[in-house]
Amino acid sequence: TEKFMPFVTELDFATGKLNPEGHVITRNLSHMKDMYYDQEAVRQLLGQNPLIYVVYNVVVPETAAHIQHCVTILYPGKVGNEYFMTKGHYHEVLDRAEIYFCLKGKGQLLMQTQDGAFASIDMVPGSVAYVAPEWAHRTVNTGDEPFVFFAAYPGDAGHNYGDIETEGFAKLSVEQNGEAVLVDNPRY
Ligand code: S6P
Ligand code: ZN
Repeated sequence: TEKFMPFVTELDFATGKLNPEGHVITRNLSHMKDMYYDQEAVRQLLGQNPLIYVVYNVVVPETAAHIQHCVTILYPGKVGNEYFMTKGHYHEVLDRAEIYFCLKGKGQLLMQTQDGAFASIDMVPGSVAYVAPEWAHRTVNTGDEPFVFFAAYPGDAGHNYGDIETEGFAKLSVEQNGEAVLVDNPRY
């Protein structure tokens, strides 16, 4: 069999973009409108349909031998008083862990398990967070500049969005008096 050759991707610290860009995923509000709590605020913002995040994925085979890696640029903003966030997911192979390394901006990493545990980690440049096996994960931009983080995870992990799309996360990250606070999700 052919050897898989080593290669390098350049990450621009100023923007978070990768070169080459790899596989690019963009998420606007319309891609995740049901995930925000304040549906009236969603309706008001949908005309403008803001870009919420972009993911640059280095393309490698999706097998256990490989390590997927990517950069997420999560823009600042709110829907009502809920901060812009990623969809969030479990890995399709549930026990596949992940590492998040914050490069720029600030945010929260929300995590939960199927048996009801919840955890959150504040991320600032230099924070290296370990998403342990079996924890769903979502990021939230609690700052006023793009929140940029690098992620690496096993090649065969896959993504399971279904559970989160129907249930959401146990907590919402909202602004109260200028502060980011976690409140119980009334729909959970
Ligand atoms: C992949 C990793 C991240 C997210 C990205 C977007 O396992 O956790 O690259 O895919 O931050 O989030 P989401 O929940 O829309 O995939
Ligand atoms: Zn993941």
